[in-house]
Amino acid sequence: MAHSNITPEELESLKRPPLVWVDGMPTIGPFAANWDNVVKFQAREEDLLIATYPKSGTTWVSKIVDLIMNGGDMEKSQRGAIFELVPFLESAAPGITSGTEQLEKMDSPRVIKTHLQADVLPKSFWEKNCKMIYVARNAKDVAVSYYHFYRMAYGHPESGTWDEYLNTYMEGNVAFGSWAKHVKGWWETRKKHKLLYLLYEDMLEDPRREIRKVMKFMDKELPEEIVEKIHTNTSFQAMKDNPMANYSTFPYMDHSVSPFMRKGIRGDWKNQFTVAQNERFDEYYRREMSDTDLTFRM
Ligand code: A3P
Ligand code: EST
Repeated sequence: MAHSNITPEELESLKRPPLVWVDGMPTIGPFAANWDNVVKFQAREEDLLIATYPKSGTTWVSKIVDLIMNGGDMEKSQRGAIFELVPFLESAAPGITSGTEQLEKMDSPRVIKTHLQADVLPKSFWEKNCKMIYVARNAKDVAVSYYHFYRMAYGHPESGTWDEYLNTYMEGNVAFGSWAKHVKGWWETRKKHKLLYLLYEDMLEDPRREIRKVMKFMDKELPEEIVEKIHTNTSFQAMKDNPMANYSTFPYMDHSVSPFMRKGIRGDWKNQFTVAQNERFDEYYRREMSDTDLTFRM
């Protein structure tokens, strides 16, 4: 996200705004003010869309895609922060350039990030038959990661305690709505659209394999040493240390509360969920995921 000259008043007004419901989906308060421009957004045929539920590996796959587009050239990929190279479609707030405005000015081929549910995505993406990559991550690790993100990015409502947050999350009253609805909606989409559905856990298990999958989907052939280079430059530690990838240059986030690049592992939920919370969650999960063949490794 590009930003400019934010005044202290504007900054203050951005803190902890309530969520706003648009098209049946809760979104970040200030994002709602730019909704008309999101709905009528004009996608281009060459656009590549990266869609995710928050905290599912968006930044990771964005950096991989940008590196692939640039033939693995790390210098080129460092030409800007990830939120500038891959604009966030629906983002908007006082004093910053909205995603739609950034994208209108951008030359093709564009890579676009969105957290929108499939049924809320602007029509033009379907009409232009754009390629899309979706990344999903298991519900429990997302809950933990999202809780810490709520705490550090104060454009979200207050998180409340972890126990309170977990309830809110299960109710789907967090920004971008219910995790289950999101992952299932996009899972169905893949049956009728050019969509590569990736899992965060697969990316952790064998990043090179997943990088090759993305390359193939993008019709890019690169030698094995470039795959290796992309892999090295997109490891958790490399991205955590990279100011162009780690959001350290982004305003409105307090990395001392919790860093954007927090842990980057699978199963961290075990350190956060109590036994009782886990039982409650498993019940919620069985209820929500009984009507899909989509499965996750927690
Ligand atoms: P944790 O909070 O569990 O550490 P998003 O980019 O969608 O907001 O997702 C952020 C999550 O992805 C964070 O999870 C972050 O640490 C993790 N992440 C970012 N880059 C990563 C990488 N290169 N490898 C593994 N995990 C990564
Ligand atoms: C939410 C999810 C995400 O993946 C990235 C970002 C970056 C833009 C952020 C937003 C977010 C959280 C809320 C804000 C917003 C910019 C202004 C707002 O305060 C921090």
